[in-house]
Amino acid sequence: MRIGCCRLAALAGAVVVTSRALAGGGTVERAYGPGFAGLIPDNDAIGFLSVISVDESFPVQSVAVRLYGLNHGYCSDLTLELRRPGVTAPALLATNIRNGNSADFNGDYTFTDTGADLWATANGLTGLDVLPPGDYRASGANGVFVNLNGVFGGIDAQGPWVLRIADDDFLVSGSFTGWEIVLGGAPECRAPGADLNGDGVVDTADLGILLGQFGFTCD
Ligand SMILES: [Ca+2]
Ligand SMILES: [Ca+2]
Ligand SMILES: [Ca+2]
Repeated sequence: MRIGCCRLAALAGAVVVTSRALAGGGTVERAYGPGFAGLIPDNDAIGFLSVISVDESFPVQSVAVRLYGLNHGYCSDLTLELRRPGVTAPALLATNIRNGNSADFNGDYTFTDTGADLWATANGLTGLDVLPPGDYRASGANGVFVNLNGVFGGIDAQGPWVLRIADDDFLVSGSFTGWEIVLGGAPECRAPGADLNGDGVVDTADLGILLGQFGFTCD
């Protein structure tokens, strides 16, 4: 039995992580996702949009974006950005690396405020060289660092997070296999699914909701 049978999946898809905070307890970093992935449209101004919807409300303390299976033979074709629609402007994760670098993405790449310098790492790499998979700082035009925790710190985690990967040049195209967003500040304690009213307590109020909807079907 399920109420709300027909939630629309926005854009390329939406992944919902349902949980609630119980009263008390500390905070942790938690990964949400994975978001939908696939072929990155080649030479396309819009690119691939993928949504991860976080159904957990807390002030964000830190942000990291994990990209899985990113594969592209010309890394500077790509612009990667993260945003909270309606809350923030897009924050660049990487764009036009070294203004035309031809090295490849091949593996898992995380963008975080504590990673390595992507532009410095790419210096001297070319052709079939691979940018080493790993953790990198987000960066914008000319490799200027983007402070993800500064952009997203303090906003409510709950809602859609959108990754956009755009390839703005022809001939060489690429793909990725998935992504996750890791948010610091998440409540350590997560209530079970029986907390139907999301108040952090499982009690007779939740039972009342269950009984009120008992027997519902979508048919
Ligand atoms: Ca290449
Ligand atoms: Ca391309
Ligand atoms: Ca409850």
